[in-house]
Amino acid sequence: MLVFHSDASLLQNPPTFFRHGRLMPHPETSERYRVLRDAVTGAGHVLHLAPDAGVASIKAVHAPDYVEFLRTAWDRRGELKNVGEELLATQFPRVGMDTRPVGLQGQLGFYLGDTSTSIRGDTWDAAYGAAQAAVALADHVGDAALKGEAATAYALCRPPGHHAYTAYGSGFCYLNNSAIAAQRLREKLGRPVAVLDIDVHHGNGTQGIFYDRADVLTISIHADTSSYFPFYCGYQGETGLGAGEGFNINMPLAHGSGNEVWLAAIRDGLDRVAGFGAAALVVALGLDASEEDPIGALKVTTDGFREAGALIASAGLPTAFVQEGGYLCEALPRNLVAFLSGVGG
Ligand code: SP5
Ligand code: ZN
Repeated sequence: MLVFHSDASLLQNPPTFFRHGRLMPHPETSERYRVLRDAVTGAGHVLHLAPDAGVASIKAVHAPDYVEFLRTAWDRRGELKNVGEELLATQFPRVGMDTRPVGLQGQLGFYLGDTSTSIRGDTWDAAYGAAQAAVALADHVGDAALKGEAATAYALCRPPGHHAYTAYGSGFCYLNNSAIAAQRLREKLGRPVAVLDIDVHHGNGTQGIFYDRADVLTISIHADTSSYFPFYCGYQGETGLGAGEGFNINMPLAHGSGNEVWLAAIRDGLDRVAGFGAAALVVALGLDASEEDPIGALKVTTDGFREAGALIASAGLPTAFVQEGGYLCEALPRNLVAFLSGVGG
């Protein structure tokens, strides 16, 4: 299988984040990229460096002011005193607090949703590179689809993207790589597309981006969010808004669920995708549903990931697999290789 990537994914390596009165090791490190890249090359997949396709595909799903903030925030750090290795929000607007402040500290809270998603000197370059991998992936799958071929390919995007909304980042995510790929496919094919998100966390950014649209079906299968990130969404009652009503589906699963429940949800999701008539599918491929994942909440095994790949491939759609979460553990590289072998090709 073709693997699109960017070596900018070696950048943006946050060592720690502050939580519960401690500095914790940050799970979303550049070592994830190295481990996943070595896994796919070791399994014989072919790496392709993504070309720079510019900022247009990013701005097709993200607000220009947010993109500009991400690009320039670090260079503006002189606005603040005593800045160390990263810029971090201290205040967050609540619902109804809609005014964008002028200064950098206020904008950090306006554009970043939590304290594990900071801005470092190389954050923009890494996020931009990952987004380019998603664009190259969508172009490959989309061009093949225009020739009548149901191609499958994978983008090793890092940092991940599915918690990034139109105008703010969160959950280690800055630019929504899966949404960028979906929108690019939507434009290229001129037909509806679907996103199936199997990361253990609710794909809230992707849901938000497409929430009022009927032309992109979003489905997220994730660990129940009532006591788990992202807490405030991910529930079954969130079905879309306006023209988008009925085109967002959340499938929260009980914590501790294993292969059987997870694969049944994937089958259900694929039935919805077929019923919708998607011309192409984007899979937001988090690997953090693993039983070994350090921040996971489900118990999917390596065989479960292989089976998931096979199930999704059996839908026969042009399919773009976009790497999302999945954190360092012994099973991480093995699960990616197993998933891709299940997909085949
Ligand atoms: C893309 C993605 O998977 N983002 C996940 C964001 C999760 N944010 C919550 C982080 C909580 C980390 N807690 C660490 C506890 C280690 N035992
Ligand atoms: Zn995740």
